[in-house]
Amino acid sequence: MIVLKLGGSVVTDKDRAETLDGPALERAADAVAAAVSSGAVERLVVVHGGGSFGHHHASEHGVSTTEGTHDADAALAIHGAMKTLDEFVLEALLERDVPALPVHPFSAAHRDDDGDLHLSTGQVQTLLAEGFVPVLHGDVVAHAGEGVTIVSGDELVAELATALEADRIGLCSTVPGVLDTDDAVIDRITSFADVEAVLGGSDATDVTGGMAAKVRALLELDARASIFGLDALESFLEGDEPGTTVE
Ligand code: IP8
Repeated sequence: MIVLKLGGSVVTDKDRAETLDGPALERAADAVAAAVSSGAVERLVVVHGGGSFGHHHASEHGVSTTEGTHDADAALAIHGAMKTLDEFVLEALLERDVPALPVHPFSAAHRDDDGDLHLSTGQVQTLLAEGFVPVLHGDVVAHAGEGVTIVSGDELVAELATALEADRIGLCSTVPGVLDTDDAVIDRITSFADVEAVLGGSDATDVTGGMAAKVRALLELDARASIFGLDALESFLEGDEPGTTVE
């Protein structure tokens, strides 16, 4: 079972509000469709990030994974933008006969008053068992004491990988992997100490997107993870380990 994240910056133009990167989304959907139709991938969950859809509205309303809002209009603006992006992702997959169906985290998750995320996964497991490809995305979620906050795609990947006992995790990013100081791709990371000098020791403020945060979170999971660029998506889905492997 594979959990694949399509980075928001991969499928959208991050510099222009609510703008899709259509060619990139089509390439990603082509790779997923090829792997599904050839049988290379049997059980797949797709998660996509917010890119210029979610992040634009989240920053406009001052909402992050920890800073919430009680303004229903703000929550709906963020959720609505993410649903719009999700429609594009679903359409690209469905057009290629990938049986993709949405699971919107707003209605499936919440944070408790420690900020810990709780995601129900029964519907995801059942959809998988029935042969569908569930598609989740960064979203807003109810947060005890904060109103609603953001849940990032990376947090969803971690929750899903654990709950569904994923065999492999793929993060399709705008970079070909984790880069060292000479911009060469680091092949394998087995402890944060290996890359602390390159990624920086602490990036506590970058809660949704930073590479250091991604690597730290992936190191804690049982499944082996790969971080790679769009060019390598097909080879990842075929079973290769392109880019950087985190285990
Ligand atoms: O792009 C954030 O998801 P991410 C989604 O995976 C929103 O960090 C709503 C900003």
